[in-house]
Amino acid sequence: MTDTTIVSVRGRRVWDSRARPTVEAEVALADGTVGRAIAPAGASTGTGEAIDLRDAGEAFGGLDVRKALGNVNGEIADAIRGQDALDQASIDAALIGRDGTPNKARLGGNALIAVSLATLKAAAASRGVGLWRHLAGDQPVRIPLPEIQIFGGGAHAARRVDIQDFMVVCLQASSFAEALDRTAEVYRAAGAILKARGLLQGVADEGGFWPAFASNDEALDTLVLAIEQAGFRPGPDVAISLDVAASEFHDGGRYRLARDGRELDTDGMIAMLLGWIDRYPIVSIEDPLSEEDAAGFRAFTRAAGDRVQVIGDDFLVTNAKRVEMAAQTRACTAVLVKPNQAGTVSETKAAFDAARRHGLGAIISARSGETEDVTIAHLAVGWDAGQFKVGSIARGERTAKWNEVLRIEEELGSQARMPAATRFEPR
Ligand code: 2PG
Ligand code: MG
Repeated sequence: MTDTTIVSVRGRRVWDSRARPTVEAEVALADGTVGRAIAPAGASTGTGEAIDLRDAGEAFGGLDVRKALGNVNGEIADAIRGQDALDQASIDAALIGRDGTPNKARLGGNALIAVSLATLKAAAASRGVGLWRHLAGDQPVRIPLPEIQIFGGGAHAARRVDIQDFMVVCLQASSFAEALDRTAEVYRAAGAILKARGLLQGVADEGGFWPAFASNDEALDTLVLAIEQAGFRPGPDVAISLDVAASEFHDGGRYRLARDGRELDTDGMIAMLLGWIDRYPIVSIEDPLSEEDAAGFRAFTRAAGDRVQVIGDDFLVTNAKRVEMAAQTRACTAVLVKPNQAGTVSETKAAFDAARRHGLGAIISARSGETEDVTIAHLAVGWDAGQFKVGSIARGERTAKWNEVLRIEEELGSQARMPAATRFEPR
């Protein structure tokens, strides 16, 4: 037995930001160090994601996680107890092998990602270094550029508007702190505009304002106005990033924009988005088309990929094979990376590495159901991802992660770099 041998694995039932139970895992090593991690949960999920194991039945809308916790304390603990926590690849292979399904449906993606991340954190703690440093080793890292939600929508706001995330990104900010400063001013200005118009109705799931707009265009117009009223130039100082999350309103080959009262085919959808890119300072668009519409992704990237970053989320579900496919067919220019979509740290890293190999951008991302767990902030810095998405700049489960990057930026001191850009280059 070495110092980093896993001696115990424990599951605990904790709560996420949508009042739903979720899985916390604690992995303890022979030297007494403990790693702890909590599984997040999505609302607009891709069909190819690792499955969250939920109990069904009456309690909490069927979303309880007692079966997943039983798996952590039983089969999963049995599978990795006695193994070396420094050998993440073997740990994850054991988890994947024990589950035995292609989508982690048997033991639960939520159970597996909590244990996999907790193991990683235990290994870092045992070496006495921060997780980001453990991951980076001797390699230089950049502080990731944040994309931050101002209005929530789609599945995070009862489909009050169709588009899911109206975000801002400060491409030329010279530091993470400066990007947050600018974003906070825009957030305040947006709140003031909504209040003045009698449209202030609280916040959506990720802390962005509840989008009480008459159309998707009104949301975009209001966002531009908020940027201006905060004293910034829309575009150069503060630009717009969208997550269309188009799978959510795609059915039978048609895109149904309920808010705008329009039904579009793929060409119509692309034309609408190109019109927005012409009219608004948009620099990045995630899931512009449905996960089922690969041809649409290719056509959109052909038409707009040199003007905006085109991100695959539901389309690629943090899956290395899908990332390879997307790169080879030029279906997008960047990949959203969510550990719980993959189900283990190693599979998440494989998807990330595939993006890198092919010159695609990578954005480490939270889920709409989150907790105080800040592990992904360390992945974003330690893997040198370049970009980070966590929701808005309100609500503790979001600010916990932004604030963690502020701490890392401070720790890096004069070595902290967040390269300014005028557009997203493949990184
Ligand atoms: C997304 C995420 C975060 P969810 O679609 O990118 O905004 O949402 O976790 O609900 O999938
Ligand atoms: Mg998304």
